[in-house]
Amino acid sequence: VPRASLTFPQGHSVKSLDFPVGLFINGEFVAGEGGKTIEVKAPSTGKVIAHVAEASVNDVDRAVDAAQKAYDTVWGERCPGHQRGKLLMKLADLIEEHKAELASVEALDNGKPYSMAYNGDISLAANCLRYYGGWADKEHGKVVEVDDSKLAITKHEPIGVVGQIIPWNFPFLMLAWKIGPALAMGNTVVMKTAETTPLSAFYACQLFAKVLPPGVLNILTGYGHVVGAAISSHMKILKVAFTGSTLVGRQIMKAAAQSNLKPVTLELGGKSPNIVFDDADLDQAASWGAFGLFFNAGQCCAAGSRLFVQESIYDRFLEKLTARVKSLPVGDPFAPNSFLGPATSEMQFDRISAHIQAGKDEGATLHLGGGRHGTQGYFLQPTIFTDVTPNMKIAQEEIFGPVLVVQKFKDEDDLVAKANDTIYGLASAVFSRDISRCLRIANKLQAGTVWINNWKLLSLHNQLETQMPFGGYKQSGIGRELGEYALHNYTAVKAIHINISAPNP
Ligand code: TXE
Repeated sequence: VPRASLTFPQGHSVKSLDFPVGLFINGEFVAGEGGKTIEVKAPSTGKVIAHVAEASVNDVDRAVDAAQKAYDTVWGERCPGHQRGKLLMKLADLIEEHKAELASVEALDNGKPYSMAYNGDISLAANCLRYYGGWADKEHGKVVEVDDSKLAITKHEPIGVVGQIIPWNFPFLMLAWKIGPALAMGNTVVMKTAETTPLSAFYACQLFAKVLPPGVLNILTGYGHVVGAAISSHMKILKVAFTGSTLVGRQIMKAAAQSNLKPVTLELGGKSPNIVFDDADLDQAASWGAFGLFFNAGQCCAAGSRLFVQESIYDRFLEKLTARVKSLPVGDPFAPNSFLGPATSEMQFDRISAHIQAGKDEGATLHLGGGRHGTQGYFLQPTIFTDVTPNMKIAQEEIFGPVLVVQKFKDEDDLVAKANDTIYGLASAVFSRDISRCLRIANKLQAGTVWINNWKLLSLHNQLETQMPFGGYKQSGIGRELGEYALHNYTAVKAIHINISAPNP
């Protein structure tokens, strides 16, 4: 079984870590079929830091068999909700105890600043598991009034073995969002991490092994077209949940439809509008304008990537925003002040760079940045385009990098038409001191989330809350994660009709 041996920069609180990076099947680390491995790079240097086991289609079958056995014997309705809840809370505690290690692995593997991984990703992942631990014995059915010949009840049962496929932008947090509700509701899981960022999940498998019965949670890494495709088309996987690109979301839905019609939850791309009216607190709006897009180096599905500024304040606001963005430090994830790390992979660096080129070619004005930052790794300068028109590629396509496009609007009607002119509908933000106006706009935006007069805080807080649902309108996805809403993705409702009428011969 391969192992990762990571060393961290001098002065960092965690010096080195050594842990298995085999496939986690039935509570054990095992090698992938044929001993194949995948190379993992640190995006801040471009250097190889580990070789992790690569799963095959047969490995997916092994994981599904383990998950099925665990479901039939130790989990699902064989393990009462309060017990499942207790185990999830124990996991949350263990994650908190290993926060520094997990955040260090995440910062090295994904490139995000250590402080953000520590205060954001890993803390929120623990919160998420604790929150769903609390739900494990509280999501029940109903007694439904029909007529007096019947007692009619509903039961909310687990679905069985579920498949989950996660991306690389918030590797550990996405794992928690997915396994929290699934395990709480009594399902067993076969998960595939992104091939570029599998390390935090593997580190955590050591913790999962201490708490969860073997087979309840199985974690594989491997390529999307092999392992991801095998999960989404598997006949024994009864539900699939995915976070990633809209392109792959479509393939997953097709594979689900063509195999066993498993229900699908999709959390896909976005091109979210961030709207600033002339009566807004401009400092607050500028702070959020910078944070909402450049946080996580722009690699957020909910990033406020299209900024709409009312004409009358355009120049004044652009000046404030530019100053804010210029003040964001780019650099080493382990340097204490870094705000933007690198793009997470060379492929993403190239995709973002191609979008910047397209912006220039289409005639937008490159107002700030536009190039590589530094000489090693996949860092990009914070970039702002102005004079952008709605039909440009940079105004329509998800860039998923530190590239903000700014447009002007006249009034509410003009704004709503422009803001909704996209195939996506994930999130949005509105700034105005007129709360009626904010709510009027919120009602008209085709978006799963609307932030009104948001402030930037240190962590992800104020952006997403574990208790609030998150998901997309239009091509941003299907279904909702987080909150009580996520539970419905992982339960099957059974209606039981009990005849209580006197025998009628
Ligand atoms: O995504 P993919 P990529 C968007 C963002 C980004 C673009 C491309 O715009 O620039 O997608 O990123 C697995 N069957 N988002 O290419 O390919 C893959 O192995 C099943 C938004 O990295 O969608 C990985 O685990 N699975 C997003 C996961 O899908 C497949 C986060 C995501 O990779 C598969 C990431 C297949 N055929 C990218 N092919 C968000 N919503 O936050 C790949 N995968």
